[in-house]
Formats: sequence, structure tokens, C-alpha cells
Amino acid sequence: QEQRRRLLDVASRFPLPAGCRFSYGTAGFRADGATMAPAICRAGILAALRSVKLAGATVGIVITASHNPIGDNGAKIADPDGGMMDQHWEPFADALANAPDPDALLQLVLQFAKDEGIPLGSHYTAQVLLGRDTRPTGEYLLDAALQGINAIVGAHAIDMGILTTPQLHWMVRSKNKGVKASESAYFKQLINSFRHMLELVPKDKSGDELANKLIVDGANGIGGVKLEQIKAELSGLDIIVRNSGKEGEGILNHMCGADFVQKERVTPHGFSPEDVGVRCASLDGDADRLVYFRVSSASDNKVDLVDGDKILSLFALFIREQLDIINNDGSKVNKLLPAKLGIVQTAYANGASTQFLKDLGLEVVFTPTGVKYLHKKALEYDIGVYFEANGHGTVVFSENFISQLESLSKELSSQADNGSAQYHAVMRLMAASQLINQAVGDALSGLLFVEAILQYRGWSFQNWCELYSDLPSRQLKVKVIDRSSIVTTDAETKVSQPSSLQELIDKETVNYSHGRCFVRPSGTEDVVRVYAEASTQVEADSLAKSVAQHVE
Ligand code: 16G
Ligand code: ZN
Repeated sequence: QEQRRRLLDVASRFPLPAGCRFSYGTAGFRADGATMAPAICRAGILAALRSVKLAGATVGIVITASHNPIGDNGAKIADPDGGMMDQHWEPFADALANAPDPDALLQLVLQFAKDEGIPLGSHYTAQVLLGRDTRPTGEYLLDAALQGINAIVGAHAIDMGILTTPQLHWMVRSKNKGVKASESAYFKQLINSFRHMLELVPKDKSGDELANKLIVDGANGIGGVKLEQIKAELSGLDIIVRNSGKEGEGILNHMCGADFVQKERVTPHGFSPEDVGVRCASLDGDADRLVYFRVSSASDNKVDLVDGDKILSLFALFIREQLDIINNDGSKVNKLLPAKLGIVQTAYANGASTQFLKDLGLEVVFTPTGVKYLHKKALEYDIGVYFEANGHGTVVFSENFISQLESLSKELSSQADNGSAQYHAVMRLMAASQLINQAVGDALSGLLFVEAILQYRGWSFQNWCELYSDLPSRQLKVKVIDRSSIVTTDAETKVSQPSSLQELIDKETVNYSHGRCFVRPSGTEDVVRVYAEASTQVEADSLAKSVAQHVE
């Protein structure tokens, strides 16, 4: 009875505005922030139910709209392992968000609880961690989420404050592992593991002072704020933050940030010709995306971009090398460490990156766009490395592999073999697993991992750029009446419906050297996206254009 009363109550406090339809898409609910309170309140109910279902394990809600304009907002739910909410619950998320009135909402919850075997009532507990980014609607929406959570009897909400999205995911994961889930614990882990990585840099590789200079575009969001907080403790790295989110520096995601730099390929606001040649990184508004760039010349605003594919390649190369050292080293123990290393990409990965990775002999697999697909796939390996070209990705280590590393390190040090190359490689992988966020792609931890690897190799930005050259590519958006009429298969690389469309794409593509083209309905906008690549920019443009005409 109490449960029914609370649900009816909260639903009547947040009536659904007429004509609003919410959908739990690739990145949760997202829309104009001012209209979001009903959906976010319901996300609160959903998160609390998810926690009850999972025997009171902690789940999370982040209030953010990532790289989208400052007026937008949204909510995403994190499961107990820190990853995205199980996709199996998404249809319920949609139905709940769109329940037209309090009674419909109550019936929906009761029915779902019955179907899913979720016990409702005073004997059960639930715990939800909440975080939000710096958007002006954040506080108001966080309150709506709180009210939703409190509508489930036994549920307990903890507001973790203003955070990056990956921080919240990390905290949820830590909480469920019984590790301290505070921001200071997160920072400490980042700072300590980064220091360990630098301690393991071969002595002859320590570069000059300038090589350690890094300018970071914080997108005027939360990532810049957090980086300012810890940069003094990152010895061996000289970080300057621009678009740091301070009053007067600029607007969130406006003319800056990872999405802007990756799509427009021009310098973000706040950078000038004086920065030519310096290594720069760009985060998005909630700091789960990372790209690198360099202002290429003083005369125009173009940049040399290092996107997610090249970050992935750097990580893969490093990990592969450490595994090789461990397995081929002639040291006394010579214990083999069989590891299944998998690389996960999407159709947007530049063809040159895929070729580069395959040439290294690595296993490369593809999933549809969206972190939830990539992350899940990466978990199938001992070490799974995944990135989207747009800068969203991480490295995940299986628990089994981590414990193998631990016992190998113990064995080596007990045999006084702790000066060996093999031992150092083991320690590097262990430090990497601490540094890189295991829950979700994290621009701050990704950035520190990149910096540690560059120092390890003694590499400049230029060396990194030259790993391979990107094939020229072009992306177009096509407005259609119903984008769901296009259905894709094979990780979005092929169209299955309408069946004639793939034939048309194939016919166009064969005319181009290194030609590759695919179309897919966007998961976040009402458009169909076209991607084409070929050996020259003119050809990539022309391939994209002709395929777009077939889509219209
Ligand atoms: C969301 C996804 C991002 C993906 C993008 C594709 C997450 C956290 N974010 O932003 O990974 O690249 O959608 O958008 O999964 P699209 O479907 O409109 O092309
Ligand atoms: Zn983001």
C-alpha cells in the first residue's frame, strides 16, 4: 500500500507534458534539459528497481548530456559493475518514461516487478549513487531523480556531487567491490598508478622538459575542473588547462571539446598560433571522450588530429609489447602468460587503423556504434581494448588475467628476478590496469595512460601521428521520413533493408580505390548517417555524396 501511494504521488508531482516522447537511446534519455524532469524522475524509479532486483547492489545515475549543447540534459544508468545498464531493461525504461498518467505508471511498475521477480516492500533495500555534470539544469534534474528513487520503498540515494561521467561509473563499480568509492580514492588511484607507470619508464627514454608539456581543452565542462584539481600532483607532466569551465572562459561544448575537434578538425576556442606544435588533448563535456591534436600552422586554424583509433593503436601496441616481453624473455622463470588480446572497433574506425592493427597480428572485431556494445565485446577477452573513432574507449582486464599477473609478479620477485625485463613488463600491465578506468571510457585516465606510454617509448606527437596515415573520409547526414526503414547488419557495415540499397552502395564503392562506405540510422538524432572513405579526399567526398543520393 505504501509502495503504491508513493508511486502515485511522485508521478502526479511530475506529470508528462503533452506531446513529449522519451526514448532510452544509445546514451540514455536525452533532450532539452527544461523538459526532462518527468523522464529523470522515472529514471530514478528505474534505477531503484534495478538495485532491488540485484539484491540491493549499488547502481548509478549520471545527469549529463555529454557533448551536446548546454541547454540539453539527460540521464544514464550504470549497472553494479560500472558498465551501462543491461539492454534487456531498455524497453521498460522507454515504457516507464512515457507512461501517460500516474495510474498507468503504477500498473506498469507492478506488472514489470511481477514479470522480473522484483520484490517490492519494506524488507528490501536499494542503493543509488547520483552524479551530475556542470549544466545549469543539473541540480533541478538531480532533485527529480532523488524523488524518483525515494518513491521505491527501501531505496537509498547518495548524491556524489558534480562529477565526470566516468567518475560516477568508477564509484558504482568500487562500491560493489567493497572498495572506497570517494572522489579522493579515485584521484589517488589515478595519481599513484600514473606514478608507477613513469617509474617503469626505461632510463634512456626520459625525454626533454618540453616533451612533457600538454595543453588540455576541457570543453568548459567538468573534466577541466577535475584536471585542475589534480594536475599539481601529476609529477612528470606539465598540464595547462584551457576552456577549464571557470567563469567567463566560455560556454560548455561551444566551439570546443572532443566532439567539436574531431568533427570539425579545427582548433577549439582558446587556442592560438602560439600553440603550434605543442601536444594538445581535448575532452568532451562530461569527460568520457578523449582526442589529441596539434595546431598545425600559424596561418590557418587546422589541426592534426589523433582520434580514438590512434589512441587505440597506441594502447594496443603497448600492451602487445609487454605481453611479448613477458612471453619471450629469456629470464629464469620464463613462465608463459597466455593472454587473449582483443581489439574492438566500430564501422567508423578508419580503415588504415584496422589494417595497422591486423598487420600487428592482432584480433580485431567489430560491433555496432555505442559504448554498451563495444564494452560488452571487450569483456570477452583477457585484455580487451576498445575505442570509437570519436574518442570513447578504454582497456578492460579480466579478473583471471589480473590474478595471473599478480602471481607471476610474486614468483619473479621471490626469485630475485625483480630487475628483469619480464618483471617490469608485468608491473607495467598491473599499473595500466589500475590507471585505465575498467568501468567505462574515461578521458582523464585515458589521457594519463597516453602520456605514460609516450614517455615509455620516448615518443613525440609526431612519432605517434606516423603510426599510420588515416584514409580520407567524409560523413554526411541525410534527413528521411522514417529512419527506422533502414536496417543494418554485420555491425552496421551492411544494409539489410531496403534490400536494394546495399547493392547500390556496392556498385558505387567498387569505383574507388580503398573505397568503403556504409549507412546507418543515427541512434541520437533523427537522421541517417553516411560514412565513406577512399584514397583521396575528393573521392571520399564523391562516394559519400553519391551514396547519400540513394538514401534520400
Ligand atoms: C552516443 C554514444 C557514442 C556513440 C554516439 C553515436 C555512449 C556513451 N555514447 O553518444 O558512443 O558514438 O552515440 O551517435 O554510448 P549516433 O548514433 O547519432 O551516430
Ligand atoms: Zn561524453
